[in-house]
Amino acid sequence: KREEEAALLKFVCLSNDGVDEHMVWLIGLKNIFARQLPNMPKEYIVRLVMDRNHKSVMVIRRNQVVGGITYRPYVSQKFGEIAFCAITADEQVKGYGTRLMNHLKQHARDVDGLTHFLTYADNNAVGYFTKQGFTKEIHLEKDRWQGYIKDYDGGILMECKIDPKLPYT
Ligand code: 1VU
Repeated sequence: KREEEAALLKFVCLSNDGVDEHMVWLIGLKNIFARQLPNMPKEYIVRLVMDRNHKSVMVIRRNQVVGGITYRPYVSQKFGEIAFCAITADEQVKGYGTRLMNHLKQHARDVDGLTHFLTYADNNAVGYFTKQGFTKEIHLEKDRWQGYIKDYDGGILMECKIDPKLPYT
């Protein structure tokens, strides 16, 4: 039974590329963000999730989106900005958020060539990000990220260094 469940679970990383199935998943993810991040304007969520410069790592189970992380890779600067992160309400605290972040790190390092992530974390998500290796101290040199990510109050800037070798998944 457990093996069956695992076989029905997949992690994908994609962007708005015009493929119908990808659009259905991105819309599903957008709906999860809209519900789980009530302080974010819905139009802003739609705009970034559908933006071709952003990518989304998603957990798909039985062809349904369970959650995901939308980020923008700044390849020339070798860092990524996490814009949104959420798991659907009845699937939270089951480990999906952790597995998602590990898939994101692996993809960002091996496909995008990134070394760091930055994010403005919600106050109540600082605990989750800390467990994923994020810190409030920013070690990345300012000239690598200043002007690339928007200042945003109501969040705490956090950083994560991606290990260059560790197998994350
Ligand atoms: O490993 P442990 O069991 O010790 O800890 C778990 C879990 O207990 C902990 N954790 C949290 N700790 C403090 N505050 C929280 N809000 C919180 N949520 C979880 O973290 C460890 C990992 O747990 P997990 O892998 O089971 O995590 P989930 O699958 O529940 O995913 C975590 C998130 C935060 C994504 C999920 O709970 C969620 O969707 N919450 C509501 C939306 C949200 O707050 N999103 C982040 C907002 S910040 C943002 O989007 C801008 C970047």
